[in-house]
Amino acid sequence: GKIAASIMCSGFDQVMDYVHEFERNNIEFLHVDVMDGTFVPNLAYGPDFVKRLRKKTDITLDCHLMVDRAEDKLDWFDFQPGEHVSLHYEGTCHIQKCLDYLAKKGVKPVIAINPGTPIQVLEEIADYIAGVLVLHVNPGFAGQKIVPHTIEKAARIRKYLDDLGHPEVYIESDGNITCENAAKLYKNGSDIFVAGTSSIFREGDIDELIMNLRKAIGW
Ligand code: S6P
Ligand code: MG
Repeated sequence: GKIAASIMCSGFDQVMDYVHEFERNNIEFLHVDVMDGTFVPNLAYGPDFVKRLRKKTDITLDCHLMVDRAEDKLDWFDFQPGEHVSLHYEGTCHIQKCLDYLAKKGVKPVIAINPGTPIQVLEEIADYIAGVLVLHVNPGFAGQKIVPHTIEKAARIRKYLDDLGHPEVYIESDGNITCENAAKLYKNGSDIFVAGTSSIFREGDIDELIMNLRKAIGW
C-alpha cells in the first residue's frame, strides 16, 4: 500500500518540517484537504496554499475537495498533470463533467464518497475515474472515530469495481486510519491510506510511526 500524509494534521507552523520528513521517508502523496464551509462545517486550504505547496516539494499532491459546486472551483487550483484530485459525488450535479475536465488536464480524477453514500453510484462513472476515495468518517475534521460499516464497504467497492471491469481503479481510505484499521482495509482491497492523527501525526519518532503504518499495509 501507499501513504498519503494529511497536511491538515501538521499545524500551520510545521507544514514544511513535516514535508521534509515525508520526503526523507519516501511518502508517496501529500493529502491536502480543501473545505469550503458549506459542503463541510469547516474551512481549510485554498488555492494559494496548494500552489505554494506544489512549488516546495516533489511529492505528488492528492487534493481532496470537500466543496459544493466543484464545477465552479476546479480551475482555481491550476492542477498539474499527474496530481490526484478527489471530488465528492455528493457535492456536484455535474460529476461526469468535472471528472472529464480533470482527465483532459492529465490529472488523475478520483471520486470521493461519504460513509452513507451507496457504492452503486460508481456504476455510471467507473469509466472516468482513476480511484475511489472512501470516507471512513463524515468529512470536516481530523481526529474522528471510524464509521464501522465502512471497513467492510471497502471490500464491497473492490468487488463492485472488479465486476464492472475496472480492476485498475484504486481505493484510497480516508479517516481514522489507525494501524489496526489500515491492516483490515488493506485486506479488504484498499491501496492508498490517508495518514493523520490516528497514525503518523502523534508523539513519537516519525520514522518509526511511518514504519508501523507501512507494516500494516504490506509495505
Ligand atoms: C477529514 C479529512 C481527512 C483528515 C484525516 C485526518 O475530513 O478529509 O483527510 O485530514 O481524516 O486523519 P485522522 O487520523 O485524524 O482521522
Ligand atoms: Mg481528506
